[in-house]
Amino acid sequence: MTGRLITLEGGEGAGKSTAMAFLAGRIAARGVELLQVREPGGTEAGEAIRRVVLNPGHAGLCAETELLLMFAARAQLVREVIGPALARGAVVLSDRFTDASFAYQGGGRGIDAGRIAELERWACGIRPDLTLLLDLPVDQGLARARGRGPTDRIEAERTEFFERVRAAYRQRTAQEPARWRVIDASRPLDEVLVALGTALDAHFEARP
Ligand code: Z5A
Repeated sequence: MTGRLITLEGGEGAGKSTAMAFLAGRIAARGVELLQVREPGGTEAGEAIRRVVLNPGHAGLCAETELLLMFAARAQLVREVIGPALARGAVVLSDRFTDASFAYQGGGRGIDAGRIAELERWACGIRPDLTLLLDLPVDQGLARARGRGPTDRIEAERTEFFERVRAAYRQRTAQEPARWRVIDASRPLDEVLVALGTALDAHFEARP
């Protein structure tokens, strides 16, 4: 595959929505083909799965079902959308990807990381070239996110859950520092966007 996959990750209220729009503009300005996707979702089946996993009505969904649904949506997205785009040389920008499963279902729900890695190899088969993590203290992120209106099934989790999610993300950045860029998302938005732009430009300079 000749394209590249860039992913954006972060906890609650990290500012991913604004960051995605900013990154998309910056990548498109390079004159390359850009494809923007989100997880879970991005295909007809994936969006249907998204409605199931985020629906607060499914309060009893067990951790294993949640994980498998995330990978079901991902498998479809990779085969239907991301794989073909990478094959024709496009840049794919994804709002979350497999690292979110390691953080939320691994860290948050306590599923063994080895099992998730098996699913990554079998059902997904691709890994990002660059992952940008918007990192901020959990209480600060929750205060921002909860100002937004009704919470979905995962957003309704307790603070300790999100502390474990954050710890899992940070652990992954330490395990694979060459792929990750950690951005301090507790700063004012304009500073966060400058840091994202710098990280993105450095990636393209290292691999034109
Ligand atoms: N999930 C999972 O469990 N496993 C998986 O494998 C995958 C996902 C792929 C859906 O994700 C859920 O699925 C997500 C993880 C789980 N669960 N949760 N909870 P999503 O990406 O669709 O939803 P989200 O995580 O809730 O993100 P979001 O809504 O797209 O964005 P956000 O980063 O949380 O925040 P925001 O809406 O961009 O910003 C929040 C507010 O803060 C907003 O009013 C902004 O104006 C404000 N903001 C942003 N940045 C700043 C700064 N720097 N200063 C001040 N205020 C700011």
